[in-house]
Amino acid sequence: MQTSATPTHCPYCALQCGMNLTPVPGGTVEVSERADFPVNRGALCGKGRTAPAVLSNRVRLTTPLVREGGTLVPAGWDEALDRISEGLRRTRTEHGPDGVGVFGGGGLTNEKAYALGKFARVVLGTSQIDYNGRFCMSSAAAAGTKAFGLDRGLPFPLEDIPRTGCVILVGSNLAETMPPALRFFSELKENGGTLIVVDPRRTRTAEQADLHLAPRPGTDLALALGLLHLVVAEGHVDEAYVQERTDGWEEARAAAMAHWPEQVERITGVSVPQLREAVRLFCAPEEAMVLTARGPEQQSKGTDTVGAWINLCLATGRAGRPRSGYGCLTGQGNGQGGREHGQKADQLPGYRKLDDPAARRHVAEVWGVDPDALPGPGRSAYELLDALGTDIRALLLMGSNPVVSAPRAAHVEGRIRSLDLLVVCDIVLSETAALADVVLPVTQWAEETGTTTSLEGRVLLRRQAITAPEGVRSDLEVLHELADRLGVEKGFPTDPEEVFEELRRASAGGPADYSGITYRRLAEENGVFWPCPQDSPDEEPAGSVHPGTPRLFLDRFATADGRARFAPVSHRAIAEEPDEEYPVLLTTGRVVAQYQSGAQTRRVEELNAAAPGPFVELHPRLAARLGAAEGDPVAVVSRRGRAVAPARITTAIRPDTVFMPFHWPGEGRANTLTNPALDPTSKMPEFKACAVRLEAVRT
Ligand SMILES: Nc1nc2c(c(=O)[nH]1)N[C@H]1C(S)=C(S)[C@@H](COP(=O)(O)OP(=O)(O)OC[C@H]3O[C@@H](n4cnc5c(=O)[nH]c(N)nc54)[C@H](O)[C@@H]3O)O[C@H]1N2
Ligand SMILES: Nc1nc2c(c(=O)[nH]1)N[C@H]1C(S)=C(S)[C@@H](COP(=O)(O)OP(=O)(O)OC[C@H]3O[C@@H](n4cnc5c(=O)[nH]c(N)nc54)[C@H](O)[C@@H]3O)O[C@H]1N2
Ligand code: SF4
Ligand SMILES: [Mo]
Repeated sequence: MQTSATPTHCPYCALQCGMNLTPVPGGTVEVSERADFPVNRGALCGKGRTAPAVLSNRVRLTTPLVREGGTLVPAGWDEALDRISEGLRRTRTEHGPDGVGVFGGGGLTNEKAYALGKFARVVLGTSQIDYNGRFCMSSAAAAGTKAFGLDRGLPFPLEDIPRTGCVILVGSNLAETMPPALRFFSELKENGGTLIVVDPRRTRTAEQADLHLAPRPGTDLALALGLLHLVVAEGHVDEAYVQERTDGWEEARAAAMAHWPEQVERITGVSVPQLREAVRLFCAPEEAMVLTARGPEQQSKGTDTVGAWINLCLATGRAGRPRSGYGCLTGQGNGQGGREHGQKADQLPGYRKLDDPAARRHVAEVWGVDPDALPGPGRSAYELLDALGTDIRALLLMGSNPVVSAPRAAHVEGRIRSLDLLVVCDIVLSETAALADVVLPVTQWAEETGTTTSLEGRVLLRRQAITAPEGVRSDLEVLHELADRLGVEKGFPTDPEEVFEELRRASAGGPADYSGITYRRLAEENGVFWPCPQDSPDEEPAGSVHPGTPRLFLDRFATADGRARFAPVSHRAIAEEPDEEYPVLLTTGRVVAQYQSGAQTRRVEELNAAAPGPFVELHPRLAARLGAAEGDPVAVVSRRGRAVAPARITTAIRPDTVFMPFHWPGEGRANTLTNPALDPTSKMPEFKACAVRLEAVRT
């Protein structure tokens, strides 16, 4: 065991803060400051600081569990693995390869995501694989691909933010979701730049803003169109740029001109003077950025909405230029890499498309299989969960806890319960693992090595710092053992570097090209931005390595002709508008001290003390109508179900809207209420807006 500090990265969000880990007695580690990583320069939020608590045997799984007569009991690894392979074989025989589903996660390392996608297609032969990133940034990914020909969340490093003139931050509460990143925005303001925050709530992030716009949830598309209308009307269009670098302006312009500011005010609740002020701040400086997060993206029109914000950047000449551009703030630890290497329903490694014959040939050759043997694209995450127990009879789940995090969660929970076989690999007994037929305990973060790709598109090496406890195996070992039992003896190595070497070859020549990246380089260079092909660029001396690509699109966009595309979009309503029966809007999101479904952070004492349970944030006016005082239980009822949580009364939220964080199971589970209406392109559910009514709860 190493006793010196190991430089590595946080297990949680996409900022992937650098930290040093030193082993301490009891099998865990101590976190200390790692100042050499430029993104956080040593700063960490409470989740990162307390992450070692989840390494403790007191909260984690250390033995496989199998279901016997209704309860989960400890079992040996061979027994557990045999039971899984027998069950998977039986399902395949009885229901065909698509009878088995696979669900992955954006927290998995690149190596795991790659191996999981390969396992699904090569060992199981199933098309039914998707992952939780579908619920995360998929709308921004779809819009970015349409507009720029390539989706890398941020096409520039975070360090560019303080050097631009104005940032519009749409539906991101990064003061709570990525606290160390707030520094880039403070520096922007110190440098004389301005910050506009768009959020129905006056969040801790919005409090930092020069201008806070608080639209009604689900109306960002109209808001962006209204701003573009004013950009045109006030003569801020960069005609030369539009001419030279874009297509589709006429149509986009016509759509924006049809959205009058007064009409936009009626739809969004943002006043015309505020719209004008936003345009003034955004257009005054030479350079500006628009950054979106889950607020505008988790809507049934998320792709069009992001497209409208990109239009604003394109019309004003603010994309593919230094210190300017559109970016999406990706969420999970490997939210970027997790969407590039093949666990998404329609994808192959290197961000290749599963329905592209050339991509199939390339990857099939690396995998040593017949391209025709690779299945086609499968269902998206919610569609897949909704099909469990119908034509999908068995599910292998790795890196997600949908019982808490999926929309319409009570229904999804029912579908999960109706499976013939549920296999969950996890660190802890999550709410979903508790329903499994077989649970496999896996290694985590500090106990294994692997790569992640941060929200900047920077590939990072997360290093092992301690040995895992007895009885625990890595996800890669699980896939190796299962492949072996299902008759595929080769192609599933357990050494992460070996998997990465294969990923390099599989990604070579694809949009997310990692072929020039090695573990050695990652260790020496503090991360490398993709694309990083094996050959050095023409201007570099022969034999030198490719430096990676911190900034994209400066010369050309990644479309076939190098030009960006405007999105021809118009406003439309949310899938479920409030009515007499359900008169209030519910939106959902996060608090700083809990992470996602809470499976990990709810097991950390310090975080639980800070955020002990769910709540319903509502305006005093709504509270008064309900007769509810601070802390009183309030029932929130939607067409999907009913949730109860204490009232948190604040003027920081619109009076027509309530907010619930989604980190908890049980009575206060926000996703009991949410609407699974899907965006037609990205298949993103409408987590950010549905109709509810409030009821006082008499105790
Ligand atoms: N503490 C913590 N940090 C996290 C996570 C976590 O669970 N906890 N998860 C990580 C992950 S995976 C992700 S995806 C990111 C998410 O990071 P964020 O996107 O910052 O998180 P959210 O709280 O989901 O949503 C942000 C804001 O959107 C606002 N919003 C709601 N509806 C609308 C709307 O219709 N329009 C607009 N413009 N805004 C709206 C909400 O009020 C909220 O303040 O955070 C990452 N970091
Ligand atoms: N209402 C509402 N719902 C939402 C959202 C919202 O804003 N509102 N946001 C959505 C978003 S953006 C996201 S990203 C999802 C996230 O929601 P989930 O997909 O549920 O994400 P996590 O809670 O991170 O679940 C990860 C699980 O995998 C385990 N795990 C962690 N690392 C590993 C590993 O290396 N291997 C294995 N095998 N397991 C591991 C953890 O212990 C945990 O049980 O929630 C979505 N749901
Ligand atoms: S901001 Fe994200 S990466 Fe940084 S310490 Fe917190 S959870 Fe970890
Ligand atoms: Mo996410």
